[in-house]
Amino acid sequence: MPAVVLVGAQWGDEGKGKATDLLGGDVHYVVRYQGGNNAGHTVVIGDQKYALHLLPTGVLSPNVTPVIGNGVVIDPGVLLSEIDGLRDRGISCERLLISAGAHLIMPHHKALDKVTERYLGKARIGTTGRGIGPAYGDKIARMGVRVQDLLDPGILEKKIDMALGEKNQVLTKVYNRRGIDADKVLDEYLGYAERLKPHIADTSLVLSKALDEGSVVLLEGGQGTLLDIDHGTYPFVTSSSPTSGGACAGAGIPPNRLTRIIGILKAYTTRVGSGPFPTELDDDMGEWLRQTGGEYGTTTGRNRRCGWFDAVIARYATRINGLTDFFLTKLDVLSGLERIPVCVAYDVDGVRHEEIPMTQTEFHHAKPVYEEFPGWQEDITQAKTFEDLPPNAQAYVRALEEMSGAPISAIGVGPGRTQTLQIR
Ligand code: 2SA
Ligand code: GDP
Ligand code: MG
Repeated sequence: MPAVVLVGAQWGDEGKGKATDLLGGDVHYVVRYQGGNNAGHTVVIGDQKYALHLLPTGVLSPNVTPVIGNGVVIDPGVLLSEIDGLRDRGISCERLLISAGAHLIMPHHKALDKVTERYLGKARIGTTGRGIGPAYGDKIARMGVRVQDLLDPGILEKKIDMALGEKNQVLTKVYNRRGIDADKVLDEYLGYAERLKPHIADTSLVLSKALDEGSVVLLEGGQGTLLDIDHGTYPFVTSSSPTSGGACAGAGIPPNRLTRIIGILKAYTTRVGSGPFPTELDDDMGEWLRQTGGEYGTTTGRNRRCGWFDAVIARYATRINGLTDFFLTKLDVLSGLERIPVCVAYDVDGVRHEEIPMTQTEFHHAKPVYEEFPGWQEDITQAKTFEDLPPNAQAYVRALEEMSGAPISAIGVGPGRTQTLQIR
């Protein structure tokens, strides 16, 4: 029975939150499988706007069970305030399940994220400062504190003492910062444990049984393909695997359960943080896209860098994720332009590349080769079918589809739940 993955096809913020919400009526479980509260997923329902960070978007659909998978790193204080914030707006999170195998973001992770960014200076990643990289670092080094440790105060205490024994040395001796008090951290985390206990579960087992019984499971990625630790623009990436392979590992679902892998693709490109971005527009046009598209970080409020659509990246996302189809978002933002350039290949030191170059050095040298498409002037935010779109908008969509290597099955023409055209 079907497990569907929804993955960002660019550098994140493609509109995954809206896409998950859209599918929410037809699914039984929505699972976050990687990342943490670095993610910011915006959903607009009527006149209400929700910005979710750790909670799966499915929490907004009353019949969905939201699940935080083993691949996620959880800041428990942030999770609880997100739960409380939604409760105050009439949305219950009682159904939430949290994997016992997920890792916890600890105070030293947040402190280390900030000091290492400062240490890197010009080479900084531009992280969200939420402790994501250091938390995954400890996971891989097998020094992490997991959700299940909240169930055993003795183990929790030992693990916190062990971690801080080392990390306080780094904070005080290497970075000249104040050390963190282990007893205070223990008290704080035991408090979180009380409230989180009822939600802790063997989520891999729950999902496996649900799939056996015919339930539909939606695996919701954070960030995007080019921010993947293995397949992204390393080192300017996040520390987890947003790509479809990461969905299996981070949810505890085997690959042969996946029946559909949807790539969310913005009609232009954005990126937050440092790193190469061939189609970036560092001019008035870039500013126009930022303002018209509202391209500001959902978590940090940072300006997103903006540029034209990059078909090389879209093709790469199709290949790396095995995409079955795309949801194209934010087509409405491009209304009013005379001509719309699309990057079809790169020129790297005089050599044409149809694929992402092998090395980062080459990628840093990549200059976009553009093909221009005629724009449209009409407002398309009220369009209900593909045929309602102006001919030039239809042609733009068809061209992106052709270049990107997978069919486009839905098109976003506004942030609202109903502003989506299903075209297949
Ligand atoms: P981190 O904090 O270690 O994951 O940062 C590493 C890189 O990953 C980027 N990153 C993101 N890029 C786009 N959107 C993200 N979520 C927020 C949003 C971002 C925000 O929805 O707008 O509010 O700033 C996200 N999370 C991580 C990050 O910019 C670094 O380049
Ligand atoms: P995510 O991280 O991929 O979930 O995306 P974000 O929520 O960070 O950013 C996407 C933004 O675009 C949000 O403000 C959405 O409300 C908005 N959005 C999503 N789809 C559309 C669309 O088709 N048109 C417009 N204008 N906005 C959209
Ligand atoms: Mg986002």
